[in-house]
Amino acid sequence: MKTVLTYGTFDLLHHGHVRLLSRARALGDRLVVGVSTDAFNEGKGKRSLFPYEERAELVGALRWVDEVIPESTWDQKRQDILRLRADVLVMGDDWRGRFDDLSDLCEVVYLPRTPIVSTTSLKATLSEVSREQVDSLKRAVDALVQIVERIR
Ligand code: C2G
Repeated sequence: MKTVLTYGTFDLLHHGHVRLLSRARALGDRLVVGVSTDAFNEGKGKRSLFPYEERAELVGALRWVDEVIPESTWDQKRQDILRLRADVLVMGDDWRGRFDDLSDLCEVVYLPRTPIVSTTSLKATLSEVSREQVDSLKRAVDALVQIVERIR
């Protein structure tokens, strides 16, 4: 039984995350995913839109994922690898080199990130859409006010 381990925030779950998880699972027989807790995210300078419980629920619902554990510290990986008897640690290549110190315990693999999509860009798009909607609503209200003024 070859166990693969990976970690992430997985906020606004998107196809970049899913492709990472499916490729990670393909490297073994079991995939365990450490989902960053909200407190750990604060430490990463990230405020996720969805709380840990919901992010963990979504990740756990994916068919490639066999188990979800909380990621609450940077240095829990070494203990997790030993406890889970992980054979491979997988991360996207934006982390290339960052976890090579764990290669005494298991294989460390960095997979190419999926281009373009990111939680950050999704959040920006969502906020732009809402700003556009607010602006068009404002224009509609202004037009209505002018009509009311005229017929008074
Ligand atoms: N990812 C990807 N392609 C994207 C976006 C993300 O392959 N377009 C990968 C990342 O490289 C990472 C995983 O998906 O391996 C999860 O990404 P994030 O949720 O952004 O997690 P991150 O903030 O990188 O946290 O201890 C490690 C950290 O918890 C990783």
